[in-house]
Amino acid sequence: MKTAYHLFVLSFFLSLNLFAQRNIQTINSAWEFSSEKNEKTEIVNIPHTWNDEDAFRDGKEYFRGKGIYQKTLFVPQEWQQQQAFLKFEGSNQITTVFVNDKKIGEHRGGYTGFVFDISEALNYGEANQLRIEVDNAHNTDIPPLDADFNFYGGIYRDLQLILTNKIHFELENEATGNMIIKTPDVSAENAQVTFESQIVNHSETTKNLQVSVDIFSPEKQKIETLSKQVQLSPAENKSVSFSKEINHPELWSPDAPSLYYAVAKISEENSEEILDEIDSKFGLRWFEVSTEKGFVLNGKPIKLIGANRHQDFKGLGNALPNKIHKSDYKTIKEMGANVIRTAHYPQDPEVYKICDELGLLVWTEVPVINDVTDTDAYHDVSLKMQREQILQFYNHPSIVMWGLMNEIFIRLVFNNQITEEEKTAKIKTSVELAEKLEKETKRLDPDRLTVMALHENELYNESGIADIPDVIGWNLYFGWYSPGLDSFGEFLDDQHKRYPDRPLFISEYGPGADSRIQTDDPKPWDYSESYQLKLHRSYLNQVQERDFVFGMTAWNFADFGSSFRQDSRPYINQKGLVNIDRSKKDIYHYYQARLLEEAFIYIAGKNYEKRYPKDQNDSITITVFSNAEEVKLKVDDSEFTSEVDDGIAVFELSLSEGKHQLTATDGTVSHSREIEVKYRKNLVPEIDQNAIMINVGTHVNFTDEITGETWISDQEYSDGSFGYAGGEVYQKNSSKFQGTASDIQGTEDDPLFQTMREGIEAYKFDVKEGNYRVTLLFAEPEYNASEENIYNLSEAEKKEISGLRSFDVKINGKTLSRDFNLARDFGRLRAVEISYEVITEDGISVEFKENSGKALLSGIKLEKL
Ligand code: GCB
Repeated sequence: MKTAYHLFVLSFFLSLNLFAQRNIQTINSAWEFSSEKNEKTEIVNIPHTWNDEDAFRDGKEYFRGKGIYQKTLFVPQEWQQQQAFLKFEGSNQITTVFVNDKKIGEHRGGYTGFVFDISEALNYGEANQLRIEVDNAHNTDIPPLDADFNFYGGIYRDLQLILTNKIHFELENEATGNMIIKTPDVSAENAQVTFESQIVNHSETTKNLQVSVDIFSPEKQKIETLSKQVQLSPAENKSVSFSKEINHPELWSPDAPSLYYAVAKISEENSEEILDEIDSKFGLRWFEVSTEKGFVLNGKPIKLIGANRHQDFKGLGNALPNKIHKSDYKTIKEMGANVIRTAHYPQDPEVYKICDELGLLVWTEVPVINDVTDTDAYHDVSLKMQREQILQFYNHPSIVMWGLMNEIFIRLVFNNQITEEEKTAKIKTSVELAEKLEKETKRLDPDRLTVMALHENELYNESGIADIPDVIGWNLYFGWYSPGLDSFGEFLDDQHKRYPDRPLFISEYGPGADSRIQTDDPKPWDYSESYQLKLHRSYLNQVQERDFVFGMTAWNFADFGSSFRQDSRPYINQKGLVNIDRSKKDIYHYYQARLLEEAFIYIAGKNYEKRYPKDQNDSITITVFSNAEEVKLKVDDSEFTSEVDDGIAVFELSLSEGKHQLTATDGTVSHSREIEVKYRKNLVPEIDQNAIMINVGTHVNFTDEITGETWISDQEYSDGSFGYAGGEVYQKNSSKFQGTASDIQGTEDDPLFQTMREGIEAYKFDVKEGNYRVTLLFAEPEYNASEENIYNLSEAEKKEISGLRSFDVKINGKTLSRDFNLARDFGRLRAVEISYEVITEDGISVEFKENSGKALLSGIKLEKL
């Protein structure tokens, strides 16, 4: 009996509440997907992109066009009493929704959320067809027009189905169902808070409603309930707002990210039944920025140091589960950062939540990048993106800066086809758009800062665009795209002298770095981790020395996909502090040493465990990152001490051959690593045990990630040893990169083939008599005359091209390859490997005899058979 009674009460309760409160559920699973490129249907789950593979395989040719998602949805009869919505958190970039073939609506822009009311189009008690078309084709009316990242297409963030009562908080506006919580005036004593919401009546009768807000402290204690009576006629939409003063607020900051909580409800007057409910966290803090004090949060100056972050990941494109969004920001926080820039666009809603919770200040911007189209359509969609971003993320205390645009003149200044009139018109439309964005941002949110990121060019000052936002971010690449690390500080000082009231932020900086490339002698564009360290160290110091620079965000937290890039890993921008799979580069730990308060120690060189000094008198460098004043390094049984300078203790050690245990400590924490030392002078005498591999044409070591083999830096031949004779390091004319920064086909080891020695005469090894295998590595960097081409050429052209670079390869005087012609036989940028078996009585000399053009060599391996 008792049980039956319980059941009755429960089912009564359920039916009472059936149409109350929201039902929010994802509809991510099992969509039928096809595209203009591939009509064959496959079943996919959202988050989804169709460019997770081709953007990393086909480069610029990755598919940009239309993809179609379809699903049958059974809609129960009861839903007729409710309103049904589809809520997208982000879909790139034009999304059109159809229900039972009826077009519901279209959304433009790939980085903000949007909602469609599908109630009218549904057939109740039946199966319904949902079709969502998403198009990521280039569109001159939608930003970004062009940028250094991939525009992966698809519904790449969660998709929700939301059922509400006929009376509900509005969802379809740009805020997508958010109440807006404003904190215009906060001090240590008092905080003014307002709660603004929109309510709507889809029923057929006028309703007398009660709207309330419950406010909870960070400890989850209810502080107060505010409420109001509101009459709402059919189809009416009203805004309802409340104000509250909170005394002695618990302030939000990176060190103590305290979050208050509010729940807003609608009920009918004199009824307990809740018709709709929404909730949001919020935080109380105030801040200001000036050139004298820098950034001041809750009355205390804080230097903002952190990183930018793009939203893609190895193998996933931009279709990331929330878990990765969260763990990325945790990793950034664990680095000691207190600020992030969401690269160039609004990110997943999870991102702002986690930044609130972890205590990371945020600069978030709209993707108006590199160029502007002078049309109303382009301007309007840019403004709409800004409205969506602001209203969707308004309540996050972590957000302190709304970005308006990034490097908007970069295409213009590098375009030499453009006429003066066109240039003037471009500048005009860009400045106008910046003014509109500034005005709209301030209209919606006068309490936060506006910011714009600029590249190193005077046009931003001359055009007046740099005067529009509250603060300026400079993207500066001295020591990389432009020469000289110290030019960075000089540039900043000059700007400050000319614009003394303008607070400056360094929104981007950093060189490319590849974990496979190591050296003790770093140089710009060698992609070594040690050059990355050198540049970041210098920039950190130069920013720390200048109060008018209120912060900096490294470019980028992680390596990311960029389809036109041809660096040492093709199609990837390698400026990350971590790799695209989030494995950490040394530099990540360097930031920990510079930024963390708790004791920290780390021996650099996770990917530099094999060391090759010349001999016992040649030292190797061991770098330890620490925030102590002094560290000790135990090497096997000996101990060394070094002072720490800028977070770095350097030990120059001459070590015996073999494995060594290193342990660094500051007395509280310690870190250990094993390294292995091999003298170059012994490589030839000991060739019986180990092959010799040389990364010809460069000063860096390269480690193959699959085989684990290290190809050591090149050296000139000397008696009794090994090395090259003649030639020079190949350098492509216009490139800063040593070698050719191009995707080499047929290998994953691009850097090995990209660097080379040109005009080389010989490579010699003073080995003893015996049987050997010599493997030569080549890639033709310039000329393409592969077979399919060559047949279409005239005889004269054929002769010219095929004759460009032809050489014979001789080993110990015997010609083994005659008229070796990379362009003719393999084409441009293809990895070519040839192994020769050789018997020698004394030494091996590989000679290159040029017939025409210059001989070249990318790598050489010698094995004893
Ligand atoms: C920039 C851009 C950014 C690029 C970066 C680079 O200035 O704002 O989108 O990825 O430079 O690595 O060149």
